[in-house]
This record gives sequence, C-alpha cells and structure tokens, in this order.
Amino acid sequence: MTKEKIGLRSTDALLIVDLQLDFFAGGKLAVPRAEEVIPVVNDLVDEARKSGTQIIVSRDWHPPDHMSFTAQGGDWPQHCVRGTKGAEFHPALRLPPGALFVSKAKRAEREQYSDFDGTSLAEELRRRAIDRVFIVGLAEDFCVKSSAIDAARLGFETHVLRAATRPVTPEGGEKARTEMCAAGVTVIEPSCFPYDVDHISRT
Ligand code: VGL
Ligand code: ZN
Repeated sequence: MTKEKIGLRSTDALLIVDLQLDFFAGGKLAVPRAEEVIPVVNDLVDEARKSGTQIIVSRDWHPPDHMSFTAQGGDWPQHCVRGTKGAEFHPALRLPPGALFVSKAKRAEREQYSDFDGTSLAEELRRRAIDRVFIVGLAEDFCVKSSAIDAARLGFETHVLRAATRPVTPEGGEKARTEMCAAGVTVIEPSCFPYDVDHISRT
C-alpha cells in the first residue's frame, strides 16, 4: 500500500504571517525563539516557488494609537506601527517576486488578528482557484491561530506547520493547537514537503 503524501502544488497558498522586526528579539513584542522560523520559512518559499504555489505575506500594520496598545487600554506594548522600523519584514526573510501582500489591523478602533478579517484575501485566493492554505509565521497563539481558524471556516483545507511558527507563550501555543484542531485545521510537524499523512499530529 502506498502512503498518501502531501506536497505543494499550484492550487495551494503559502501564507507567511507577520515576520516583522517587532516580533523578533530586540523588538517591541518579541516572540520567544522567533528567529528559528526564518530558515524554515525560507526553505518553504523556495519549495513553493518550484511548485508554482502562491505566496502570501501578511503584516501587522497599526496606527500609532491602535486600541490594542497599553496607552489605549489594550493588552500589548506599542508594536508594528506602520512605517516604523519595527513594522519592517525581517531582513533575512526571502521575499519572493509575485508574492501577494496583506496589511491588517490598520484602523485604530479595531483589532484584526486574522489575515482574513477586513481584507480581500479570501476573494484573492478564490480568484486563483486556491483550495489549500499552508500557514507559517508569528505568532502561533494569535495571528496564526486566527488566520488558520478563519481559513478553515471559509472552506479552505488548512494546515499549520509547527516547525515554522512560534507562540508568545508555550501555554498559549498548546491552547491554540487544540482550538485549531477543533476547527478542522491540520497541525503538522514536518518542515518540508512532501510529507506522509501519518506525520500529522492530532493534539
Ligand atoms: C500579533 C499580537 C498583537 C500577531 C499581532 O501577529 O500574532 N500578536 N498583534
Ligand atoms: Zn498587533
């Protein structure tokens, strides 16, 4: 019996979430061990380019008075303010030509953790006949989680690659994986394609 393998194809999208300087060491909202995802994501970008997979790159793009900042009564230090150094993509991330960019949480009065919330991403994917989404980036327990749950809810077959994401807290990561699995998202361990379906973790 041959084992089913999952490999990237041209009707897939690789969604790279918020690899911006503020989420790395020295940034305003540093996610522990965030730097470890960069080489993994770069390899996935190479693989996606070979397979004709659409690459989507999102960024948190806040106004200086965003409601999520402590000065406005929110939970977070000021981070990813549009046009600032901290909002720039990590310089080691290989941004491919042909990538589609998504900016989110741009309005002061609204939080938008999901790349699908208030953006045209779902339409862009449908227009390209994309039916599977592979999600990587930061942070696993916030924007990755929300984007993955929305993608699944919108009808995309959705996979999150654990090797290419990191949570703000370990407990948050664990809870996020439980919530994602409950929403029908597949959380996978391997960091490269193709992989056997039995590598899928059922946390
Ligand atoms: C994020 C916290 C605040 C994220 C964005 O990209 O996961 N987390 N804003
Ligand atoms: Zn934010």
